[in-house]
Amino acid sequence: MSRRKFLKTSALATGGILLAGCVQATENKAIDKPIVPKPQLNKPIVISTWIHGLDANQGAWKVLSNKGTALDAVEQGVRITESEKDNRSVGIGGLPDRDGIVTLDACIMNHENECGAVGCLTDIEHPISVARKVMEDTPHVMLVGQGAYDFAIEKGFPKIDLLTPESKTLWEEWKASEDLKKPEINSENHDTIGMLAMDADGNISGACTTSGWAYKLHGRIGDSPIIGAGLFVDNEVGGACATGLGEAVIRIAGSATVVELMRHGKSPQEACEIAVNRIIAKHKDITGLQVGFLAMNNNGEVGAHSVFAGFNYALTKKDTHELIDATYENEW
Ligand code: SD4
Repeated sequence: MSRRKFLKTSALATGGILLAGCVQATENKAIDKPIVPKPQLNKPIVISTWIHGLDANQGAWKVLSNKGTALDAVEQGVRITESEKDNRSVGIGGLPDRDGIVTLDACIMNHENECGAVGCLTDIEHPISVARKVMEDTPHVMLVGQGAYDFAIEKGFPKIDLLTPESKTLWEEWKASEDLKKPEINSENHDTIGMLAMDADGNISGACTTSGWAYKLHGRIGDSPIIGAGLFVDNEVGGACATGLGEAVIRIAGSATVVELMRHGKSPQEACEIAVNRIIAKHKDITGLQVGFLAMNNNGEVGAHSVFAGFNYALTKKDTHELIDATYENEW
């Protein structure tokens, strides 16, 4: 073959390969359609993190069993936990930051990918409802700090003192202790509530609310109010939420990752396991690093998995109201 002919032939061949590349790319786009079926066998259904999820689910179930929306269900459900004064990690009674100020994080997401969030909110009992107002009444997704507080007051939320005498005493004891170490987030002291519900129409919404890491630096925001980290919902696929060390969840865009894994065919259980193992792989030292994921797909199937033992979740549907131990990677 002459040199000129060879060059021409190889140029054509390269063109062919490039062309094939283009075809391939288009096919990849098509694959992004969720491959999870949508028969919605298990609806309505609600799941939420930790034992306090049992009470919260009952609040959500009242809404769901009356043909209410998943969005109303998750808001009403987690409000119950936000008002529980004995819960040291959510709402009123939550442990304060290093300076003795209780700051709350929350977010909410509906079946149309609409979402709202508040971070570092003070003096308001129901951050989840403020997050919903951010979603519904503003063009924004997230308000934080003073701006979130001013917005809540403007919307008629009452100002209340979130620091209960019991939490104040615990904070004072911590301050007086010899080493001002932040308590580890472990099976004893993390109880953020994340909730996912599917209503009778098959629509999924989620909510997540917390007072965050006890004795954190003032201004610290964890994963819980961050859409894609503490919570993510895509109605075509399912939803996921997280509990545990927020910094670790954010590092892998935890809940969005779980949903994307389900989009590409993983079951909720498999998706949670992969996300947990990704967290483990991305940290040099996992001592005391607890994270748990909880997920539901659009068929109403659920899964949960954590780095360490101890994570559990509440599941409520017709004729079922139970606390289930999640699977895990490590014993403490
Ligand atoms: C945070 N993920 O602020 C929350 C902590 C948590 O129960 O789950 N607390 O990092």
